Amino acid sequence: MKAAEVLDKLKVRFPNEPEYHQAVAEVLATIEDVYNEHPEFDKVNLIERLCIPDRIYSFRVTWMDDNGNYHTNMGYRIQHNNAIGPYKGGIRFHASVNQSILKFLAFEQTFKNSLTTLPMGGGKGGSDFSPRGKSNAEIMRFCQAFVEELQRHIGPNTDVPAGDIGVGGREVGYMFGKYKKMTREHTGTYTGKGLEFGGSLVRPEATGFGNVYFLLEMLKTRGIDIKGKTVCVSGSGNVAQYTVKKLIELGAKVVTMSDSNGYIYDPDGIDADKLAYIMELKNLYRGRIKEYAEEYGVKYVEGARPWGEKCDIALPSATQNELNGDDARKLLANGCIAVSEGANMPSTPEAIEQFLEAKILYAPGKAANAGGVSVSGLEMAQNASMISWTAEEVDAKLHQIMENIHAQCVKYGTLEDGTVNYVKGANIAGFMKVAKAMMAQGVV
Ligand code: NDP
Ligand code: 2IT
Repeated sequence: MKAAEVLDKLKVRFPNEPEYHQAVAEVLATIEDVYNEHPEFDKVNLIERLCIPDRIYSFRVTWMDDNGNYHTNMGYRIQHNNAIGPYKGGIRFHASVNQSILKFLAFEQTFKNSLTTLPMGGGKGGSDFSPRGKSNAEIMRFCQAFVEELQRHIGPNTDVPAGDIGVGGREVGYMFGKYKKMTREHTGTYTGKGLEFGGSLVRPEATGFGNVYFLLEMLKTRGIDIKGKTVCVSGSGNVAQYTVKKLIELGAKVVTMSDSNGYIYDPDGIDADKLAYIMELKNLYRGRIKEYAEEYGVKYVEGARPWGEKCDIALPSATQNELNGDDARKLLANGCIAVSEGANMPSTPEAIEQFLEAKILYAPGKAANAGGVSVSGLEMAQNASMISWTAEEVDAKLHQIMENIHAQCVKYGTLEDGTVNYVKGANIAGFMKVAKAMMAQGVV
């Protein structure tokens, strides 16, 4: 296969899906050589089956607001690939959700899940419903209406959804409740469930903690200590919050967090008490990050991202394409030595090029943020065997998985000069496992 030709064909067949094209382009460019060393792959045109989702469900979701008005949103579930296990991946509720965004996420998820060492295929779902400003009752009615349609496509051994942007413990709880009622079964079909009804300890923390564990592995390769390092984090949701929690524990200084309106800069560092304030603000009152600046008298920059602030380490943890070429140049000029992605595809292709050229430690999301789905896999394992592990057990397994993912990146991504291209490593390692599983199962 020629990566450029495969991509051009996909662009013609699936126009107006820029995020999907972007995610596929990155993977194809890095796996091309390895793919071509296996003529048996091309003989069955494996690449086409790997890039195009197995199936896409789309459906109408109609729900009633608190004033009795009816609204209709679109709902989707993309089942990308189940060669190595049941489809697995989160649900995103955000006004921007469309097929392109969910196709990129489901595609990436397939490689990410392959890296986790657990038997999970890739999928993603969501809706263009915006949770912003909605009451609890409205969120519940929307979740119920969404699941009324989704439930026929999912199951504990078929497809297991979880959270993502706009979907946390509250939303998973409402969706699971409706799913359970409709199917008359209490199964492990959702992960990220409440601890009282089958959820796993450490799942809320897993993505953020996992990203920091991955970062530690990268820093170790260059003998760098995280203690005392200045860190810029973006986002202030699930991933960002637990990233900051772990960083504080390890003695790093986090100076920024953000939301879609702007970012705060706290030169003294966000400490445990300040983080507790943010968690209450975001998870309970659903307020804006700007309020932090008012509370603690620090700088707030409206409509901007934090990448212009000086830091040693940057951990983008909000959304796709939130760090562009100019941002990357600013980070590098300010002496940034490591970027590890908590979000999915936060760096644009131009930014990635800058990081790779500068040979800083740069980890793509599909490796660095795999801790979330890994603990989802551990939740499935606990549900299937009707037991619960302790937080220490789950955290130890998470740690081990992140170390393993790092080792896979090193194995497949080490360059001649001894440095590691983590993009190449993650893509090749993720790809090879899925490809071998697909080959063994014939052309289906
Ligand atoms: P949350 O909804 O909890 O938080 C999202 C954060 O990102 C919020 O601060 C939000 O700000 C900000 N944000 C969302 N969209 C935009 C946007 N278009 N522009 C600027 N800021 C934005 O989501 P998560 O923390 O769960 O997810 C964050 C990222 O991590 C996503 O890329 C997700 O796919 C990825 N991820 C999540 C995992 C998980 O387990 N939850 C696992 C692996 C990856 P605001 O409140 O203003 O919208
Ligand atoms: O992008 C992701 O890996 C997630 N949102 C978590 C998916 C999951 O199934 O836990």
